[in-house]
Amino acid sequence: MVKRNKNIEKLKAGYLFPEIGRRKREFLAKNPGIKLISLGIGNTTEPLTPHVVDALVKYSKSLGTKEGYTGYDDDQKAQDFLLELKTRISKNWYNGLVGADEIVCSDGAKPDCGRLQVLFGNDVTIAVQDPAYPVYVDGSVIIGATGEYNEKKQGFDKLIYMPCTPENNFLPDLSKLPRTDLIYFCSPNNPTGAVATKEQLKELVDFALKNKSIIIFDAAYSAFINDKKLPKSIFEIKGARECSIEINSLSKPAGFTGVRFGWTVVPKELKFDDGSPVLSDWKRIMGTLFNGSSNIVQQGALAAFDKIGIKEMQGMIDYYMENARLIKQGLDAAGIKSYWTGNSPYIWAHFPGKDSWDVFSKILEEGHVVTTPGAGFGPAGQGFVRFSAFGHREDIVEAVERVKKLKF
Ligand code: PGU
Repeated sequence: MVKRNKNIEKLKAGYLFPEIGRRKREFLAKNPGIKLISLGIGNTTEPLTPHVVDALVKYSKSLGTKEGYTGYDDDQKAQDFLLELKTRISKNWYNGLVGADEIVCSDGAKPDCGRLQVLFGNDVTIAVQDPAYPVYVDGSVIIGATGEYNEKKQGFDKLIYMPCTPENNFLPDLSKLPRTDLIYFCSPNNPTGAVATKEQLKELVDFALKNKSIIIFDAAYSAFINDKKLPKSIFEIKGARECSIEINSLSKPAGFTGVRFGWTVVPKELKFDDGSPVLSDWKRIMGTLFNGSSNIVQQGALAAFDKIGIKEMQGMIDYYMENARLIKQGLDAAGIKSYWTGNSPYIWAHFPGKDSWDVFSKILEEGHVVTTPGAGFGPAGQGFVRFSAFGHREDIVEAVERVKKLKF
């Protein structure tokens, strides 16, 4: 018999989102015929835009021709497409802030997060925002970088949790933090919706530079930032090129959750302690463990990043942000304390003194609406639930009416 990987044994529970799916199915099996509305997992619902669909269809058809066929990305035609794609991301997404040769394309921010964990290995110390997107912690557990689970701490021994609560406006107090090798930071934040200002990110960058740490900056929701003063990329901050990696994705802004396209920016200046560039190792990992995003998807992404694509993407973002506004308005009307910055697709609702899974169950069983329990994002998420604004408008309106009727 083969021994089970000890690190996997350490995972406290199943991955949060499948667990919610399981509870949803369990409820439906007991209560057939009930129409549940899902504001749980941040899964996009609106159709791909026409410009993106045209590109996907056109390329799929061309793959059926001798001239149009491409395979692995080592052939010249595929390489030319990839270069054009990185150039568009560099120019149209980053306004030239990062070079095309510092961008590595992928199948999404989550898989990149997992591969970054492979890149750094398990002999690193790690800080995470608490609450945080569960992959930062679970992925670190899987590679064996976290130590044992500690009941008292409600977290892993070796991990440094940076509490993000209403008291600190959901931004960690860096003065209280010890040095770690890696700092995971997500802004706009999942799940709290908090967005760091330029000054706050500058403090984070200075902290990382002083400690010779690396920030893994998850900007998966950057396109949802409305406030022009707020930074959309860590690379808007002076000094970030020496201490940061950014991950991003078309999942949320362009509805690519199922199509799959993301990218990582690793600046040339970012070095390990032996002076070797992180970018070279990242390319080596990607070349070994990944075979490039689908060539059809790359054509969809090329369309998403041109002028028409970006305009269409904005339409999609505006739609979800109006949903978010409606949810926030509904929770306010119901007297439920909630946080929404106007720059993220998530609303973070507070039920002080209550267990998040109990609140989740009540909203599911009595309101027939699926949310995400805050405790699933870390110990500081206890007492909160997250409402996702990804949904059809009519479902959002209906869900808000249902939640308004509940008594907490
Ligand atoms: N980063 C953050 C902060 C996210 O919230 C998500 C998705 C991702 C990365 C994943 O991006 P991809 O490019 O699609 O890989 N968060 C969703 C979906 C849950 C999941 O398992 O990824 C959520 O509901 O939080």
